[in-house]
Amino acid sequence: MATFTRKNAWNQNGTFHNPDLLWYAKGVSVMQSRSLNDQTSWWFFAAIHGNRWPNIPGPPLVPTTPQPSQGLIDQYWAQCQHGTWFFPPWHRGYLYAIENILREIIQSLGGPGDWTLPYWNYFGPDNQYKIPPAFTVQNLPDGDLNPLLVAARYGPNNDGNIFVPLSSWGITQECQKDYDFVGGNSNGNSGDYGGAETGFEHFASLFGDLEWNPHNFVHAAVGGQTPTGRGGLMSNPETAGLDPIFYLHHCNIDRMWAAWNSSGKANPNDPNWLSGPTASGDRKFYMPKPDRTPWQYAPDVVNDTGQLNYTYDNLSLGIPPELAGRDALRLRNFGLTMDETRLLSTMNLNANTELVGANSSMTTLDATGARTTVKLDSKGWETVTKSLTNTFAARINNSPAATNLPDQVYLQLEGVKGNEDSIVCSVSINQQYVGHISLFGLYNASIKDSQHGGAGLTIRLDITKIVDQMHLSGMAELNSLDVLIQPVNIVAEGSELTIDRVSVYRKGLM
Ligand SMILES: [Cu+2]
Repeated sequence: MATFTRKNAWNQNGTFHNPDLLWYAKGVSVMQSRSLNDQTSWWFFAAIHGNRWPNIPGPPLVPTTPQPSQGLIDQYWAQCQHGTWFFPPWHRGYLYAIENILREIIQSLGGPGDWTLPYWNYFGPDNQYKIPPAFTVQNLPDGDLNPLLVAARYGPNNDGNIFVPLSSWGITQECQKDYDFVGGNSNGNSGDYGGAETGFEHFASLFGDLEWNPHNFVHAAVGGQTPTGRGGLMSNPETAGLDPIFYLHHCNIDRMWAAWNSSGKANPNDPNWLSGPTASGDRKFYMPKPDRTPWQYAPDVVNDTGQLNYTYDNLSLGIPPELAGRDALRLRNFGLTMDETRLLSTMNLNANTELVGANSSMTTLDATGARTTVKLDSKGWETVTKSLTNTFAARINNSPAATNLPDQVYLQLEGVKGNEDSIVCSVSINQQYVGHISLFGLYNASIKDSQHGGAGLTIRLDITKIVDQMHLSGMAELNSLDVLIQPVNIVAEGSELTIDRVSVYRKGLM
């Protein structure tokens, strides 16, 4: 039995009547009163996530001095793991560390000894897609300034109204349907739940599904933009840890991971994951303990929340169970059923991924968006068509069970580079909506220095459904795809946003 249970921030209507929020605010105040060079200060913790801070409009006033020793900076700062299979475990350790520091402070203030970090489940019923009101009021009940309120938080419409635009941006819990933590049956941005296998990655290019949606979109929505198109604190990983809502957002991401595990899906047992980047000789993960000594950790000690002595009051998967099993649903469109377990294992073991088309030159995206044509390779596309026709034939021959899944098809934006992370766009092919994209992490992925390769972001969008529909309505004879990328918020003047290549991939058994 875990000692600590993390609870919903929307309890008691998300106000300061919720003791978890009131004590969080008091704890944050104390951490903010500590100096930047103190390992247990709010500022030091934010710098662990990212420490490239531009001029930030207060409140709060963000200190830039006194800097810690170079040794402490090297050990702790700019660690956050994004675009990697270490995204879930690194952030779990980060939350655990700040929760321990906050709990110690809260206890010293006379608060509850079993205080836990609340989570913001924006997928919850009623108003829970909105930021809990405790984050937007000016004052604490005792009249003190509310440390949970920050100025540089603008919201999805850039007007200070903070909510998660679930349906309009396509923010979902679809990732919870994934089968594999890494490298498995592909359905979202990266084709796996937790992320692609890497070493220590402050910013790699391809996101796991949990990180891509909802994680990245919630960052973009909450942070929002100024009227000139500059992101709020949450819109950029370098500044996100400065906003107190950050930890409640990540607490929900951590809860989703725990829920995914408790539904029977497993974390990797690969030693390269379990022992962390040290397995490949890279930097270790460190967090400060309340006594300011370092805690070194790896995924094998945060694999299960029980190892850290906490759980959540809600570990439901969050999606209706009858909708789990996307592949079965897909085949239903073809009038077929499937032996899911058998098909999936075949798919995972034997699937090939093949490039079947690309555009011919770099694309530049400005305030009006970008349009490009992806020319399809006739032989590659024929393979896709054939896989669909075979599935069709199975139905015509009156065989109720499918023996193969038809190909999955992806649209890939490769080498997306730029300097403004807050941009969100809508993508369509041949006038059919594919999905929204968030450019959270863009700047870090685009710069070339000792920690970053500069390859830009790779964004992979599943267009299988659209291709299926095209096939079912007899439109599969295609030579090219017309790709339209339209910003739904501001692309600032002078912001340089380019996409090296737009391509289409198939994944299938042929
Ligand atoms: Cu984050």
